[in-house]
Amino acid sequence: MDKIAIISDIHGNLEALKSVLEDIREKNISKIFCLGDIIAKGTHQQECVNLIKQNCEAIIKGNCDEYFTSDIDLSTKSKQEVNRIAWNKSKLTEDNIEFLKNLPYCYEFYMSGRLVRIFHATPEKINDFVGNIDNIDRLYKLFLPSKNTISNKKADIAVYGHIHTPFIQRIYNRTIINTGSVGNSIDVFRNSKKDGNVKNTTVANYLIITGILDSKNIDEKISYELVSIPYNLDKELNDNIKDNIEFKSYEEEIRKGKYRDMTKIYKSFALRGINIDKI
Ligand SMILES: [Mn+2]
Repeated sequence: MDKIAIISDIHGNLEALKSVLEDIREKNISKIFCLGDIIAKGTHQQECVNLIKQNCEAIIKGNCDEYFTSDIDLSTKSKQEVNRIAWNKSKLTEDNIEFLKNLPYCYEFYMSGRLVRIFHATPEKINDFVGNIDNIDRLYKLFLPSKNTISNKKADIAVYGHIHTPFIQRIYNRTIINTGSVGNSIDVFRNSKKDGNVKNTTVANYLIITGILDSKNIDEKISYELVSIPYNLDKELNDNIKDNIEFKSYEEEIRKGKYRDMTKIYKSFALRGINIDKI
């Protein structure tokens, strides 16, 4: 059997990435795929890009990789956003900016007869938010081909990142998997009376698929594993404390798994008739 690892949303968190790569090495995994958002938020962006380049078979572009490496019209941005862009860009060499700019949108392969399509957010858009309790039409669209996909087939297994919360869901004889995030794990469904132990969330998450790589025989075995790895978040935060211009919101995400801009999340769910608890 072949084991492959799929990792996503590192967001400049070096301690989390190192712990995940160590776990992957111990498990005899043959290939690692990365779904993007290597940069933004944490201070170790350069180190993370270099490690991903050295270790990954295929690397897909995330919305942050796109945003912070493109030529943004700064005249339309707030002072705060201009500073945020400048800080993030200052963390990368020209070479790595060029590298991130040229990443592909999508990658496909077969595993135990299933067509696996991997992308950052959706096959259509690099920054759409399809949540784990989203409606069935939005979930189904994750299987559909688009102008960005390699083939025109519907996927049997759609794997994505971006939402920073891992889950596995089966609809229409097909499987959706979210890898979760390596360096910025969050849970947007929060309520102080209902919340469990925060350490269920504030770990480095990634996915392992075990099966026969490149086989088109659907009668082969396949399994999916969501892995949670503790990492040294005190050390990572220490490296950020003096340097990170958004340290407070970064710390809130890393220590408590609370997303910095919940207003945006409430709005996007409300638009499709889903109400979630307010933190
Ligand atoms: Mn993202």
